Amino acid sequence: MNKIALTIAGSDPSGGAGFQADLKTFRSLGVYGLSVPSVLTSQNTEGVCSIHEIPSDFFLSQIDVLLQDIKPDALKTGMLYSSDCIQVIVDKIREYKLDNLVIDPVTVSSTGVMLIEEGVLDALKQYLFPLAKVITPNTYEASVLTGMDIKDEKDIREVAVKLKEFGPEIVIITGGHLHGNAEDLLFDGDEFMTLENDRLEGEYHGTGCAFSSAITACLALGYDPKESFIRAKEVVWNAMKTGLAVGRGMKVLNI
Ligand code: PXL
Repeated sequence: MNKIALTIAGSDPSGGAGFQADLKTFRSLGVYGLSVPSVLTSQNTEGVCSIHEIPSDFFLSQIDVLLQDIKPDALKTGMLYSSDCIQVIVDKIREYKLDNLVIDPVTVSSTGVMLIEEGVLDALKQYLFPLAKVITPNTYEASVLTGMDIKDEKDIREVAVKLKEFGPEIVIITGGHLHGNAEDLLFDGDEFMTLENDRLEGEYHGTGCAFSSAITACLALGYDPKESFIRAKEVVWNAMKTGLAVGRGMKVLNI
């Protein structure tokens, strides 16, 4: 393992989502994982119970102390609760000249709990998206970020074009529902690329975290964004097919 990826994300003690899921995903792709928690949650497979943000001076210290020592080949952000935390990340990415940033713009949990403070989506769009190699909203997040409705394939493409205007190199919108299948769409500013697979029965927790961290690991390994998209989709699909019912609530990925 000579490539390194960093996740800056929330903590999910159940290990289904958050930085715990990210680290497992990095490892499954042979990439050494670093993690800085942005926020702690108390939750299990049935849902999120409470949220405790890491104070921003300590959040900054975690990132600074780590990056003074180790430079990751790629990094991702997951749940970022406040705009303060986004400003810290923007400053540190510039200061340490970090490349290969993947942003998973987490907004609500799979069980419907809001995971961000007001103003976070605007701060993400304005300050963090312009630094991103890849952003990976699901259709709900893409719709909230743009204020546009998604009803069909044409809408998803329009939303992807709109998201590209915020400055990321690549937009990937996950979880489109076409012909009853699960479809993910990539837009690089010129072309669209879609990957489709059968929809699986049941509800899964942490698919967005695993997908964005698989992309991050692939970028760290030197794959380009389109190859990373193909590989990440395969990794997540396989982990979903063999998903585990570890608790009473949603299934988690087998990763
Ligand atoms: O799946 C989004 C997500 C990301 N990060 C953390 C979470 C969740 C959903 O619950 O708890 C920490």
